[in-house]
Amino acid sequence: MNQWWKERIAYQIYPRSFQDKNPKDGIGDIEGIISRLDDIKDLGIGIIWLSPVYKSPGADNGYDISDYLSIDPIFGTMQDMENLFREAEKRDIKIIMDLVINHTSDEHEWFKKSRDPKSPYRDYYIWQPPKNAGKANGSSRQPPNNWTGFFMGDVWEWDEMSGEYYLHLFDKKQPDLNYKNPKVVDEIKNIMRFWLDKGAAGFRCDVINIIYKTSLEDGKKSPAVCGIEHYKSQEGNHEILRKLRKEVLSEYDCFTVGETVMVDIDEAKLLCDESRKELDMLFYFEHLEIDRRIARFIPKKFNAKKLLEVLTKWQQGLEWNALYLENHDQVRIVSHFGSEKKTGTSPSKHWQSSAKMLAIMELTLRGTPFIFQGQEIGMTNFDFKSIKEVNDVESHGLNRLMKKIFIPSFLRWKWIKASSRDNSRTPMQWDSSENAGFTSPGIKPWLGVNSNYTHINYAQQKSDSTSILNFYKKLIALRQKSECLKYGEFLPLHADKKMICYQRKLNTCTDRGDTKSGAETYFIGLNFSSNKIKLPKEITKYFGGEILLSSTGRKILSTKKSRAEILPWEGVIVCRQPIQ
Ligand code: ISL
Ligand code: CA
Repeated sequence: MNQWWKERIAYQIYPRSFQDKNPKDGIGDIEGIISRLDDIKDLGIGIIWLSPVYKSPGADNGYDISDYLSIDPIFGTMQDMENLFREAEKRDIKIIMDLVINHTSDEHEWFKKSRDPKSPYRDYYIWQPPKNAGKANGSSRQPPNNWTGFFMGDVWEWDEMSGEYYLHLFDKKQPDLNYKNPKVVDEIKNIMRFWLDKGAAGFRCDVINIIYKTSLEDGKKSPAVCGIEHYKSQEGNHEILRKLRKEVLSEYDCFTVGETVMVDIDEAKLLCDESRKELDMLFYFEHLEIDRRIARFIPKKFNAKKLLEVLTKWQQGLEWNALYLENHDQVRIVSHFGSEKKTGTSPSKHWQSSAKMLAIMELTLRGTPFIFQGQEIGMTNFDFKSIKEVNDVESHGLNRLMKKIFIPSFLRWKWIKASSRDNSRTPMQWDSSENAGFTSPGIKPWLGVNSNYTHINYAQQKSDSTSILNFYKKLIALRQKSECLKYGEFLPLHADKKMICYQRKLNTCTDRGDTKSGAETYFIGLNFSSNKIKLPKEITKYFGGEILLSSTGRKILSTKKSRAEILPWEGVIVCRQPIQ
């Protein structure tokens, strides 16, 4: 079958922050998405990953689903969704849905029924008596094990009605499903079929490597997510993925991209090795965590050498990668790896070049690129003043935990600012009108609009040929024309603390098995600093001369004393044989 997902560029929409249209209530909706499809197409997008629009009480912004087969009224109706599929198809855009199946909402019918110990739904979830159950010594109740959760809190919630605890690796409003129960797998198969029949072209599978809990024994002591060794990338998990592929997905022209928590390369190989028929590709986190401690919570010094090392490992280790620098759980990439230091409300002088340099990085790697809404215009982290403006359930969990261990408030705020998922969730900045064109003036958006919207917005960039947006368009068009940028192998060339250089090369026999000759080779250099950097002599020969694309706009890379220089925050692409 034609693996079209390797040929297209994907765009992630976080519906509540994308475009508010109907009803105008400060929350983005499906009609809003439809109204922007032409802009998405214009960028060169061929796949949309739609974050959840299903019915949900919204404890985790839709990642807590109470009905998988209906649309939440805040986003619209099933008819709107069908329209979206139709309108996207007209523009040759495929839509993949978010499949959140590790847990449901506690307001899902299954869970409500499951609270009755005699219900046939009891085994849909993971219920356990207290650890010290039956001890008549008056000691207080103890949770079944010592695990800790992803949102920095407990994973066991006592349910008075049940007389037992239930497991929730995320919020207590997100009880984990029990994948040892085959009925649960059958339910998931039905949900998948429902959406594939409606027109979905596949799924982004939420936390898909932690769904199967092999045992509920105590975990090894660990500063974060204690207990993970009992449920991460387990054999039972692999079996379920193979079953879903064999019994559902293989009947459709579709693909899956798994979000895989704390995955390492060996686990990833098993999860997306083509012959094992589990996932088509996966999102890993390691590249975004090179300058973070404890997952992504505490900042540490950036080192480009480490970045190239991580990229090389994944680029060469997997047959195909899902490429991304931002999503709704991560901070904005220009604020993270780029240059965003603000002077007043206007962005720094290197904001634009660094955002373009990062675009070069994402779009010159091997894999399917996923661009997160707003990334294409260089949106930055939020500028909120206090935790009161933050909505993210994870940030509040982190704040509570830090308070408990007496971390002073200035430090708590510093770390929350550096990690909060709300950084990327602020409303899309469409234009310079009040509320950035996300919603009408006078309506309060569900989350604050970044005050830099007068400088950073889509409308302004659309009409400016030198904008980040137009740079993304150019890069996408370049990639779409080039077999080498899509399928060529990745070869690291050089790195120091602030710069990386690599090569993309198409061998005579591509990994798709067809023969190519005389194809082009690309050399890419990326500077992650405000200083000019000289390239070492050995690689200058690849870079000197005509530049195909530079984030600073220059066309020639001169070589003084046989050393080429990369400018501050510059990304350059040099092509040795021009594309025909
Ligand atoms: O990014 C993370 C760890 O570094 C976590 O914040 C994140 O929760 C984890 O990656 C899983 O994310 C997914 O599942 C969560 C949901 O809150 C996230 O939005 C989703 O992407 C639970 O469904
Ligand atoms: Ca709305």
